[in-house]
Amino acid sequence: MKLLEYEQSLETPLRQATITLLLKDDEVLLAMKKRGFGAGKWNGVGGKPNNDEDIYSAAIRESQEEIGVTPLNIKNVGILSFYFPLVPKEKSYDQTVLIFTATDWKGTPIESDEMKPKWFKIQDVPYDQMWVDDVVWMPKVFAGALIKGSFMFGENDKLVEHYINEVKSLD
Ligand code: 6U4
Repeated sequence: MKLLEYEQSLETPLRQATITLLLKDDEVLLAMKKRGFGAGKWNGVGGKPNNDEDIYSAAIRESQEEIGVTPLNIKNVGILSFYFPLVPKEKSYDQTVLIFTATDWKGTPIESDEMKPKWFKIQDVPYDQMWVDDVVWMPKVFAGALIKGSFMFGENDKLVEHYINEVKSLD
């Protein structure tokens, strides 16, 4: 099925999740996901909001839980939807992920049961060990853009179709 057709066929809003990227000079903090969805991949820290939790609070809590850091100035820089049409509806991983950056935080990144953090130079980000969509959108975030987009995955989490737009505002 085509991405736009799939997107238009969705009846309920997707579940939300967060990704937060800590930025320092020409470096980004990524973390190796040790278990659960996306295990074995480098990514920003994040996860799903708890009941009634707003998405900003969820981003801050996930960062505290996963790497022991409290971001102080998170900024929403992207809204990305990820679709897995081959996964049966009852198990669906379809989700809308809000991307945040932070340049100021409290604490020093430490490893948890869930994630192992590491600083990378922006030019050395290991895209070959990350979700395949990351190489499409993350450089835009590093360049300071606000982005909106959708990505559709097929067999073995291969990217089959996507679109991404740089926007003036995310409202
Ligand atoms: P639990 O709490 O165990 O159910 P878990 O399976 O560990 O959750 P979850 O849902 O908390 O994972 O977080 C999924 C994380 O993966 C979020 O930070 C969003 C991120 N994510 C999902 N799809 C992604 C994709 N295509 N590209 C990407 N990050 C993605 O870069």
